[in-house]
Amino acid sequence: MDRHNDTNRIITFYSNAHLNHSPQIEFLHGQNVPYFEKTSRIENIRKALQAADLINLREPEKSADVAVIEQAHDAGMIDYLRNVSANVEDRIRDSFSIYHMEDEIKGDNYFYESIFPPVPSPNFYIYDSVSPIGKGTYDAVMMSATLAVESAEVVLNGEKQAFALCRPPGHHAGRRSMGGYCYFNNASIAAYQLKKLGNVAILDIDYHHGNGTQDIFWDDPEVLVVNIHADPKMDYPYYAGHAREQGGGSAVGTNLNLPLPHGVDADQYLETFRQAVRRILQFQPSALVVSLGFDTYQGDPIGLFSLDIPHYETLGREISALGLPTVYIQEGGYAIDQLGEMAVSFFRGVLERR
Ligand code: Q9C
Ligand code: ZN
Repeated sequence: MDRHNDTNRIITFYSNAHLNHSPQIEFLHGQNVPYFEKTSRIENIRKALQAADLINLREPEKSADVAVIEQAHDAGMIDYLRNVSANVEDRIRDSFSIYHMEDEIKGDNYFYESIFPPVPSPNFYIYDSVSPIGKGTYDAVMMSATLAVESAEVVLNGEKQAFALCRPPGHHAGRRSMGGYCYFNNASIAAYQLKKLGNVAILDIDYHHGNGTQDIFWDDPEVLVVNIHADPKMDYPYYAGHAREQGGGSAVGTNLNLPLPHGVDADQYLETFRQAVRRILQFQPSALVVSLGFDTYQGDPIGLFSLDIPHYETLGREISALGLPTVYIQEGGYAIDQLGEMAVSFFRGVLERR
């Protein structure tokens, strides 16, 4: 099929299972604030892409096998998430009963971890307070990862590119850690699948550093991880994402961090983006995974970069022009009412459609 014709659309995997993971609050310096990572993010993106006729939507019939997830994650962490999700009301009741406060239980029954050990250990896998577990969380997380797996699958079967409308997002989830609204690392799981083609590059253009992805492939010379993100000296996740972090063991040089300061202008951002692209070309991967965050937008409520809608078309066009088998994975982006326009701009660029 001619890539440049007008009916060209991108296969996009979606499931409504994410609607059952819907925390309402996060904790910010002693205050409860509305949860930024809202269900409407994905619904707005989907509706805008459908209205612009840019996508062919597909819904998986069933979840991926846990074995596929275990390529990227510790089995104990997966069990922990499944168990807490299945027993969330009991877990919360147990915590309150220690303090004889059962009568105080109200709210929407999400388990918020309260201890964040420096090294995740059995039963302590969550490293921040914005990643709660509710009864729909495990199924939503499994299905989010399944969208990544299915996207990789169609690319393995010859489709040039595919998009996974993942929610929850994934790039802050490490091999044995969950945080930053993330539980399973969808992009990393897609990358493991795409290894059947050869070496894989992951380009992470979410506003935040993909500390989970960096962790998972730290020692793996077959997967290049390139991140463009807010300098961790200034922004989440704070402890990782510095330029000096370059990979471990035989993989030194296959992790590239390109931190940028708050307020970076679009031209400087694009210059850094092109540096990332040059490194990917030099690596000569057989496939590409894009961790696609829209929190680089100038109006994003938690990101402090200044991209505007048309810049996403440029990003999409230049990534697509690499000509690699590519899976796009939805990550962050919190400017609810503009997310659709960003996605439409990006995929117009990817598909070279006006
Ligand atoms: N004032 C992703 O974009 N901290 N995660 C939020 C808001 C957590 C972002 C604080 C940010 C996590 C996938
Ligand atoms: Zn982000």
